[in-house]
Formats: sequence, structure tokens, C-alpha cells
Amino acid sequence: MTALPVLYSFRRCPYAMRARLALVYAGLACELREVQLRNKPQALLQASPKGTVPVLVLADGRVLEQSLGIMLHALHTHDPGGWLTPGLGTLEQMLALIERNDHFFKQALDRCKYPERHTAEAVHQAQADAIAWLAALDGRLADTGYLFGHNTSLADMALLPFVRQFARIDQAWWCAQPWPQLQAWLQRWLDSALFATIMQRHPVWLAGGAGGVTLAAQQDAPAGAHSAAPAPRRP
Ligand SMILES: N[C@@H](CCC(=O)N[C@@H](CS)C(=O)NCC(=O)O)C(=O)O
Repeated sequence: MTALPVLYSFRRCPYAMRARLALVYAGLACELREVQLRNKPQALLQASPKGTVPVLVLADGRVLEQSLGIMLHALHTHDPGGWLTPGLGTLEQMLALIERNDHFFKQALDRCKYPERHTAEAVHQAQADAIAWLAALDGRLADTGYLFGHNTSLADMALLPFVRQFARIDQAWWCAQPWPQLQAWLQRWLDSALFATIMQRHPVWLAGGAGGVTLAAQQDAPAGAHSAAPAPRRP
């Protein structure tokens, strides 16, 4: 039997979440090893000395140590719903949006989440940046309910965990914002079978112990639950 790829992951990490979303959607089973960031296992550091998660170690020994690289690997293997080929726009445009999310918005998100670590001026700027970014996403969703056309794309799934993290800073504030498309988009995904699968809790993996848990689409999920995009609800 061929060994499964090994995914080092941390449940709440938005980068690890996007990797798990793509792996489960693509039906690429792997051994999930839940790690503690403050006590990273030696096996993770040996595979990827930079020490961030997610990291995917493939059966042939190749190591993918960026979340986007893991998503692309999964989707190039199997992409039943066409996440790489959106109805509107191109892969390059999706990658550009993801790049901006991972730098511009992620920095603003961190400053809004941990304001005590930054100057008041930096936090103020971060709040303005985050609001501008989220309002622009709301506008993008207005026509179709997805970021790139009428179906789920790589961009939806790569951005989703970061918007979720921002929304959780202050739920009441989030619900009061004039972003009905974005709020509905996020909620649809939070309610989906795919999201429930990737957010299951797993015990921390211990080296030398039994293998991690297998991350795969749930057997009892209705057919297509992981590949079909939830239909947009008009707010
Ligand atoms: N560019 C990386 C970023 C991954 C990342 O920063 N992950 C965080 C957790 S959310 C991490 O592992 N940080 C290391 C630490 O906290 O020690 C990717 O896309 O995979």
C-alpha cells in the first residue's frame, strides 16, 4: 500500500485551512498531523526548517511548504468543480488577488486582531485598509455571489479563512457592516459540509505514536457535497 502524503497542520491557521479545503475538495487523502505551534515536532522541522504550517510531504518525498502551493498541487491533481478555471477572469487574476490578500490584507488583519502590539496610528491605518479591502470584496460578489464568476474558484477558498478570521474579531461589529454579499458568502461557506470536514478537531500528533488521522472527504456526506459549490443566497 502506498503511504499517504503527510500534512502538518494547525486547525485554526488560515493558511492550513485553505490547504485542507483544497485537499478535501480534490479528494486527495492525506495523513493529517495536528501540531502545536509552540512545540513543533522534529519531523516537521526536518521536512521544512522554516517551521510554518501547512506543510505537505508527498509520497515521493517532495515537500510543499506554502499553502498556495498545496492548493495548486491538489487542484492540478483533481479539480471537479473547475476552481482553477473560473467563469470570469483568469488564474493570473486570482493569484494577484490572493497575493494582495496574503500581504496587504493579512497585515491589516493582524494589526486589527492584536492592536496592543502596534501604535495607535498603525492600527487606525490597518482598520481603514481592512475596511476598504472588505468593501471591495463585497462589491466583487454583487453580481454572482462568487469572487470570479458563477462558481467557486481558487480565490474564494484561498481568501475565505482570512475573512472568517477578521469577522471573528468582533462578531457584532461584523454583522453591522453594510456588506451583505460578503456576509452571505462567508456564512454559506461556514455552513457547508466541506468546511465542517476541514474544521474537525483532532488530537495533537505525537512523534513515535500512531500515525495522524486521515483527512479525506467524509464517507457519509451526500454525493457531491464536497465538490458542489453552495448556491448563493440573495440577501
Ligand atoms: N506563507 C505561508 C505562511 C504560513 C504561516 O505563517 N503559518 C503560521 C500559522 S497561521 C505559522 O506556521 N507560523 C509559525 C509559528 O507561529 O511559529 C503559507 O502560505 O503557508
